[in-house]
Amino acid sequence: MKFKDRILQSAAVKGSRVVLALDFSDPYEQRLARAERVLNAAKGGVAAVKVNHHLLLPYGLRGIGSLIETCRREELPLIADLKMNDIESTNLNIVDSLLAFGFDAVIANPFVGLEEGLGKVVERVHSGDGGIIFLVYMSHRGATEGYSLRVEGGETMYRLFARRAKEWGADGVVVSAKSPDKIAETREIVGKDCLIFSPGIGAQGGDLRTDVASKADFIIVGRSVTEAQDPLKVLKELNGK
Ligand code: 3DU
Repeated sequence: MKFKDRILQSAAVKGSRVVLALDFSDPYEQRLARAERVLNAAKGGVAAVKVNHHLLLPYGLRGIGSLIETCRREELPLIADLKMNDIESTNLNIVDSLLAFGFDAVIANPFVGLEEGLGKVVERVHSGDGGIIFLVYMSHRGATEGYSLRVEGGETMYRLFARRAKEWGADGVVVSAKSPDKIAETREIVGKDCLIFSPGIGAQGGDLRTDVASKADFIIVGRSVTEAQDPLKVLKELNGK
């Protein structure tokens, strides 16, 4: 089953639209055990899992094998948040490693372009059941300094990135939960088939009570869940239960 169908199925089965970001800044030797504890406590309430440099740098793909195994066992799609942004040969090498070690999807930066950038990468992940998600608008303050720049013709970078997602066949896009207007704009451009993943809720100040809830398909949440005494309770709230 293709990545998009798998994550939608997982969301339906779990009754959740939370992608759990397993980001930890504990001493290196303690991070994996903590991630496993949090995942075990939270797995019933999440639709998918996202891993970032916090784990991938100190442990590598081999080192997080047990975590990958848990995700597979629980049928939780696993996303590598590498914000990939390199030349084609390196990008292909990255996705081949990710897929070989059991990841389901990767986050990429469409800034790098199609030709000798992401074109063949989209083909490669889609030749199997993998997925690719494009950054469209990020949640930090400086996002305006890049994603809001106007390109030739006056269009903003984030609108261009949304169009690229649609035209290049991305499975999803990342748009900040702190910019509901940009989620709505992105939806108009990408349509219903391209999933919108929205980070920035909680620790970064984004508020679920805005209309983000109805506009994004998934919310990406890290610290609000990973630092909670009772992760499942927080997940229930995030899922409106
Ligand atoms: O702020 P949180 O702890 O809920 O974590 C959010 C995660 O989503 C974290 O891994 C961060 O790197 C990622 N992310 C953003 O926060 C903003 C983006 O635009 C893209 C990814």
